[in-house]
Amino acid sequence: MSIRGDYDPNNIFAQILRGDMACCKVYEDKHVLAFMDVFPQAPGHTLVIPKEAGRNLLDTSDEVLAKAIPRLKKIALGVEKAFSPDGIIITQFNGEPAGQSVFHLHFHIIPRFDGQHFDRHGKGEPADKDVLHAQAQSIANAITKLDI
Ligand code: DGP
Repeated sequence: MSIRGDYDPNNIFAQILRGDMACCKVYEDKHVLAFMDVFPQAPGHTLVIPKEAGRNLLDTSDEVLAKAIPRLKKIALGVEKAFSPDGIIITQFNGEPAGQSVFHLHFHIIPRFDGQHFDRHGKGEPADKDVLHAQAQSIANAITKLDI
């Protein structure tokens, strides 16, 4: 599969955006949606997606990115406040050989703790929905308390 290509309106994240598929929502506004990754590489693994349709970073307009990146930072600050990690990975993959498996642009926010086990990308186990809901709620609460 090429790094370029048509946007598939039935990809999982498009279905989540339409409300056709459930997610554990963390944050939503006019420009982005954030929700828990169901195959987390570590507890608190959150995904941020622009609402605008686009396969990846390379075919997304500067205007969409200019809205998405400050929101990505805000949600990462919420993850930091909720989880108090030692570090946070923010990552994003473009094209299947690069590790992308869902072809709607998304950013991963992954809390990291010194010495804590960390699953490789794409190797996370499905998480318990109740745990994800509780994590989403605690990140959402943290975001509302940010001084920004
Ligand atoms: P990537 O491999 O970078 O395209 O990341 C896709 C991520 O999406 C991956 O970490 C697993 C996650 N994922 C796959 N299916 C679903 C789903 O139905 N719901 C949620 N919340 N996450 C999903």
